[in-house]
Amino acid sequence: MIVSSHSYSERAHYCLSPMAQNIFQLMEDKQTNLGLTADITHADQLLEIADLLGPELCLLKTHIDILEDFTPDLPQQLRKLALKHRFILFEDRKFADIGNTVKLQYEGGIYRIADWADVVNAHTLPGPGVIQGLAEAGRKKNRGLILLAEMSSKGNLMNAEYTQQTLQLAEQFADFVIGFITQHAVSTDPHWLNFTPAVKLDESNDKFGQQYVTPQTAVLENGSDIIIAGRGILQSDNILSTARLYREAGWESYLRRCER
Ligand code: 5BU
Repeated sequence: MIVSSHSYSERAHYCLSPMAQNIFQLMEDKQTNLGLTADITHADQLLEIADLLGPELCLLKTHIDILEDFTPDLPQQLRKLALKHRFILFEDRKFADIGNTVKLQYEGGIYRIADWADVVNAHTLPGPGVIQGLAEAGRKKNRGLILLAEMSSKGNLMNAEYTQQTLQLAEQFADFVIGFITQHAVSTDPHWLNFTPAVKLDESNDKFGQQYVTPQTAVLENGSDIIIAGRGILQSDNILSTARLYREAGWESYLRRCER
């Protein structure tokens, strides 16, 4: 796959989705392509880290359902921080059901995800209905959807054909789908955003088959646009200085890619 050497702001012009445009522009303005996966189980700690690392990030990824002490006001506090530091809120919900169900899960329940998450993601296994259901709730709020095209876990069942079929589904909903969760750029089309989780400065794995890549490999070799790091930052002694290292590595790699 030939990786796009266009700048993020150039790529913003190709987007049908206002959310995708916004993310490309935000990255260029703030000079960061670093996302943090805040897999944190307590609200006060989540808010503290979001406030501390917010200036380094283009995106904060949450798993809202792992919080031990979720309260309905928490999402609004996260939104305040997202506004203060200018980052995107991505709820990593991985919807994977029929359209009617995912719409209920997206809009309702105790989390009311559509009210606060700028972007969410979905598996394409159920077919187009999962996208249609989410789009019905998300379009009117100008939200964006990311489709899972590749996973980082060892032995996952997403083969090359699945990834290509996911791209084809995305193309049918290009005003709402903004890109992919993927380990490699899925298309040469410049408007798709490639989000890559499982990024770590050292490429160790965990005991459950998580497979990490470095920021350099992700951006320069694999065509990632947004690197998403978690334990690599959160388990370090100084999370702010470590986040800055990730930010620099991601941004340098992007600048080098633009020079190609
Ligand atoms: P880590 O601490 O950097 O390993 O966290 C990885 C995060 O990314 C975690 O929230 C996962 O749910 C998420 N993830 C992933 O690791 N791999 C994938 O393929 C997808 C999501 Br999709």
